[in-house]
Amino acid sequence: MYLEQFNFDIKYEEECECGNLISLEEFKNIPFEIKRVYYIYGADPSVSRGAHAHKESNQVLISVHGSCEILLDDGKEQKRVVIDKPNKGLLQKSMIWGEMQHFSEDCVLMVIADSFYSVDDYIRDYDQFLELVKVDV
Ligand code: T46
Repeated sequence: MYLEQFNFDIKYEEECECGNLISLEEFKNIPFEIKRVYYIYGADPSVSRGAHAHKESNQVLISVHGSCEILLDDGKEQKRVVIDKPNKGLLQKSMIWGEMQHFSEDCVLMVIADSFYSVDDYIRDYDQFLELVKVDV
């Protein structure tokens, strides 16, 4: 399974110790129209979040602080990626199963999505997901 990851430019003024700035813009460094931003923080390291696919939504996951592990699954292959940098984004396309695990205590996972929240966009049953991606198991 091909993983699409982004390295966002860090803007800074040379010899300035005032920190870094990252700007995210639709159709520039985010490959879709931005409709929603949400973020998860305070997740216990032992919890697993997600465990679903989206029928139509695409999203970019960014650990703006701390780290977590993302499992992506296209129904044929699974890949695990640790995201741990505020300037790196991981694309989760529609019809890709995703699970978020091993959150560091300080993790802030920010998600940029191309849709408004809709419960109807979720596939939460893994067997149904496999059926929909038409994989022979
Ligand atoms: C994903 C991972 C990283 C809203 O009201 N609006 C929203 O935009 C979202 C995402 C959730 N909610 C409500 C729905 C539930 O009552 O917040 C509650 C928790 O949502 P959920 O159980 O979907 O949380 P996660 O962490 O399992 O999954 C969420 C996203 O749904 C999912 O797409 O990739 O975060």
